[in-house]
Parts: sequence; structure tokens; C-alpha cells
Amino acid sequence: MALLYKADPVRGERWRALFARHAPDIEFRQWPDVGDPAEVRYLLAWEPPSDLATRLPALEVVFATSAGVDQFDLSQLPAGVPLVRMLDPALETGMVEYASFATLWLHRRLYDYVRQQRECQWQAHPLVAAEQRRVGILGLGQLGQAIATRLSGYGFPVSGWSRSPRQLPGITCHAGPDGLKRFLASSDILICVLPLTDATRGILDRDLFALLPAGAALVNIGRGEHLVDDDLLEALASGQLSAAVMDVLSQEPPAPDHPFWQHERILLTPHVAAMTQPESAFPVLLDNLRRHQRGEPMVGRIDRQRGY
Ligand code: NDP
Ligand code: OXD
Repeated sequence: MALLYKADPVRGERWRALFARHAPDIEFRQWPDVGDPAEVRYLLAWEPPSDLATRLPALEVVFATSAGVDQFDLSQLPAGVPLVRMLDPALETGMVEYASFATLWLHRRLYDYVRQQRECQWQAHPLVAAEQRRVGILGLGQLGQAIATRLSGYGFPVSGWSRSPRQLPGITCHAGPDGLKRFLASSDILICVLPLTDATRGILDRDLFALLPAGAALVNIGRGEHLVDDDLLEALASGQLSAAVMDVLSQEPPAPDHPFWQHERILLTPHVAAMTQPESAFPVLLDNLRRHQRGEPMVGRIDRQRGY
């Protein structure tokens, strides 16, 4: 019985060592060394190979190495093969760290101080208390909830938005299209940590920005295709938005002439908010493999109808 791995090859060697040590009954193979395809029962991938059904005829489960699964074309996955996302605790730690850094960067106007330093300008701006800066989180799932809890600990009033109603201690929760307007009106810093689906693609657009308080700031750690790039530029130019921190872009890396590179109110990072780490992810994956082998439900299974 074999598991085929198709993702970052450097981390692949760490996965290989973990399988050899803790699950020697599952042979670890790294793409493109598929071996006998009839022996491959499991795929662990960032992006799946094309023609999955014909290429891997004995496939029983596809595991994503990521929390988001928008890079999988669900219509191309064989009907009986479940897709399971990654619930590595290191992803939660990374996202909480990054969201905290980005929120504090915007809250303390670091974008202004970086520019001022370049211009040899020593000028202080008034401090705003955390209690006066409202943070809104689009997406209150595994990662959004962890971020909400940490940011609330800094003293920011935190609210969140999800598809179905949620209850979280100390967090104001809104849900569905009806709750969106009220949620946005109370978000001075808006953090997007939604999955990318047909319902959320392009959600960060001019209509949404217009519903935020004037001068609000944006953090996108969901997916690049949540954002309409031109609408962000327009909102920054008009002052409707003051600044943005972007970890994800619709094209990664962006073209050399993409206006975000040089924009002094946009901070860009190359999709590094969080990264799956084999050592912390392995127990989670192995638990799911054993669950599958015992015929029990796996944790993190994607609902094909919802798309996440
Ligand atoms: P979850 O599936 O646990 O949570 C998703 C949340 O989004 C849920 O609260 C869900 O609502 C809400 N949601 C989904 N669709 C809608 C909608 N149409 N309207 C309103 N709310 C909606 O996902 P995670 O928290 O684990 O991950 C979120 C995303 O973070 C990933 O999909 C990925 O894109 C991104 N990510 C980015 C990383 C990076 O490095 N930048 C690293 C890891 C993840 P409900 O609660 O009702 O289901
Ligand atoms: C993820 C990611 O979804 O790394 O896990 O973006």
C-alpha cells in the first residue's frame, strides 16, 4: 500500500522520514516516482496531477497539504474519493502570528513610519487605543476563530462573519448576507480568512469597501482571488481605505509591473502567513489514515457542495 506525495520536495524528505519511522506499512513515494499506480491508495498533494482517475486507479483518499483546497478542481475528483484538508496546528500558529503582526502594523501606522524613515522625517502621529480600533474577521472557521481570540486579547473589539451563525466568547458574531453590512460598518481593520469558493470569489471589491468606515484598512490572508485588485487601488487612492497587508495574490508572484509592488500603502508578503510543517501535521494525517482504514469518518473532509 503506497501514499504518493506531490508538493514541496524538500519537505517531502521530512514526510518520508516520518512515514518510515511511524507508519512503515504505508510506502511513501514522492512525485514523479509513482511506481506501480495500482498500489497507490493515497495522494498527499498541494496540487493534484491531471487525469487523477486514470493515472491513479486505486486511489481511495486525496489529502491536501493545505487548509484551503481551491487549487483542486472538485469536478475532476472521482466521485467516491474524499478530499480531506490539512488541519496542522502549525497553520493555526502561523496565521495567528501573521494576523497579529498585520493588525498591529496597521493599528500603529507602521506604513507611515516606514515611509517617513525613507524621507528622514521625524514625526509622531496620535496613538489610538486598541479599545477604539475595531477588528472584523471575514471567516470564523478553524483559523478565523483562533485569530479572533488572540486579537481580542490585545484589547481590540473583535467581530467576525461566517456563513452559518457562530457563538464565540467575547466576539461579536454575524452571519450570512444579512449580517454582512452591520459587520462591515464596525470593521476598522478587516481581515479576510475565508476559503475561496464560487460564493467568496471577488468578495473584496469596491461595493464591500464602500460599506467599511472611511479610512479602514485591509488584511488578506485568504486567497488572492478574493480581492479585485483595481478596486483596492481605487479605494486607497480615494482614502476610503488607508492601507493594506496582502499575503496572497491572484497571480503569485505578481507580474513585475504590478502596481502593488511599489505602492507605499500596501505591504506584500509571498504567501507565507502559515506553512504546513510535516512534524506537526504528520500525527493529524496519520490519525485520518487510520480512521479511513477502520472505516471511521475522517476529520477535515471537504463538503463538495459547499466547496470548503
Ligand atoms: P474553515 O473551513 O475552518 O472556515 C471557513 C470559514 O469561512 C467558516 O467560518 C465559514 O462559515 C466561512 N465561510 C465560507 N464561505 C462563506 C460564505 N459564503 N459566507 C460567509 N462565510 C463563509 O477554514 P480555515 O479557517 O481553516 O481556513 C480558511 C482559509 O484560510 C483557507 O481556505 C485558505 O484559503 C486560507 N489559508 C491561508 C494561508 C496562508 O498562508 N495565507 C494558510 C492557511 C489557510 P461557516 O462557519 O458557516 O462554515
Ligand atoms: C493553506 C495555505 O491553505 O498554505 O494551507 O495557503
